[in-house]
Amino acid sequence: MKNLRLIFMLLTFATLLVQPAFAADQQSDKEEPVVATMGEDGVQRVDIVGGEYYYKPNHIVVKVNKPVELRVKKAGRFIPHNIIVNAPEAGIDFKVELKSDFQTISFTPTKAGKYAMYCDHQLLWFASHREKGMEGIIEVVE
Ligand SMILES: [Cu+2]
Repeated sequence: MKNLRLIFMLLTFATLLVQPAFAADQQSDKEEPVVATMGEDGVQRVDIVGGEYYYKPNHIVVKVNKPVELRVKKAGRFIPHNIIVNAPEAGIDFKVELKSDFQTISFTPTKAGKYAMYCDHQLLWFASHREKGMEGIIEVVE
């Protein structure tokens, strides 16, 4: 019993030590929005890389009612990440586990606005990846 309590205390202490280190990993929120590149085929394309604990870029801008191909991949090797947008009202609704190679997510946004993208992974009692900075914005403009 005593050992268990000791282990628990050590783990709690370790958590306190580790959290600020993760926080220092986060990127600034003040990144410039990246406008998707319109191809000659009328498809707008943009790449997003997810890592600990960020998306780069974390704010993308796309035009409404034009198809989008979002290419997504993971930067790190060991920590799992995903990318989620839950805005069916705007035609954007996906949840994709990131891999080391690019995967393409296709959708056509139907409504202007700003929609959150985020990673919902979370390790044990640590803050979720979203809380640690893995979130961003898909901005749909007219
Ligand atoms: Cu993540």
